[in-house]
Amino acid sequence: MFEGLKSKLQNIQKTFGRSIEAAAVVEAPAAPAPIPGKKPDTFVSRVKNLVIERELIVSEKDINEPLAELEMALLENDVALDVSDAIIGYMKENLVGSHRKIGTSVDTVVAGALRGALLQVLGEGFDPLAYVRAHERPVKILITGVNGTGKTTSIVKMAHYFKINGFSVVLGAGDTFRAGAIEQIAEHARRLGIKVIQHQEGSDPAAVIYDTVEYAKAHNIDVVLADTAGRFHNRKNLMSQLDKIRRVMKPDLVVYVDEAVAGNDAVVRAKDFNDLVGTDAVMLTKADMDPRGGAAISIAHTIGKPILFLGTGQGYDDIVPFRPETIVDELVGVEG
Ligand SMILES: Nc1nc2c(ncn2[C@@H]2O[C@H](COP(=O)(O)OP(=O)(O)O)[C@@H](O)[C@H]2O)c(=O)[nH]1
Ligand SMILES: [Mg+2]
Repeated sequence: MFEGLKSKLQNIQKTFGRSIEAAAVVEAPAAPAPIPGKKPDTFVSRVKNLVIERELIVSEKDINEPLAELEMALLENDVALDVSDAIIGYMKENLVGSHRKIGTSVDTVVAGALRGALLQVLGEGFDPLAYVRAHERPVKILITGVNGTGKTTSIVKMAHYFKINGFSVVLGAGDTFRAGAIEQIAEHARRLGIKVIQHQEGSDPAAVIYDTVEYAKAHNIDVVLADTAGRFHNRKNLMSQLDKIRRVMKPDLVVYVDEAVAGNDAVVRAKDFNDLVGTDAVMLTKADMDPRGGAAISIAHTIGKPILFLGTGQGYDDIVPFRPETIVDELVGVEG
């Protein structure tokens, strides 16, 4: 997952480290005159002393080159421009300063700055189990997004995830538009032993979802997950359908699903859906097939809504709650 971005970020940390250390040498006071009979300080020990024990002065020009390299790496890996700007801005703010006390090593300082920058754009995350625990039942979750990105698979994975964590679940087969969609979700649900409410192909999705919520209330079900079609005859139609579903279902959470592999397109679409129908959280699928990670880095900052889960494969267990700290450890390398 995100291997390309990860190796770039790990190399760039070294470039930052080298640039800062080179700058530090320039700022270093002259070595003390050798004491007769004592071995003179070596160049290496002078740098070490300076880096480990002294205040380090880093100016913007000292790190211009690694900053440019970082910016290029972010953009090449499909990080959105404003998100890349935010990361670069944070790095500058954090590294450039008149007197920085360096307690440990340059590497730790650089890793800390990068970690801080990424955490800032990723936001706080969202704990789905804590949310359901704290919320009045049934918790109603509506899934939106374009076709083929993995909505139905993701709903089934989420249902499985909630179920193995002790919550009861019902699915609403709200994609009544695409031939085969109802059978697809019903078959997954059957394999997992999860109830699904379905109507005929071509029927009104709002009615299916209404029935699903009624079923949940009547049976004390914890979580309702409603599928929707990602395509209608036209965009206006899709949006008015989703509006109607929202009115009928009154969802607690609208989760927008898109695929990490779509990179910046996913970010643009997420923004579009958020503006048109509203979004509370995002699930990014196919992270297992995405070496770039740009969508995962950019989406929360761009639309101001957290990522809830990552999809990491085609199996029912291939779903991971998105924890910003864990992703950042993975990308930057764990400290220590
Ligand atoms: N590799 C991978 N494939 C996925 C993931 N999520 C979904 N898919 C695949 O994407 C394709 C479309 O999924 P589907 O759920 O039908 O998409 P929908 O049209 O949005 O409902 C299927 O072949 C899924 O197996 C994922 O996290 N990783
Ligand atoms: Mg589907």
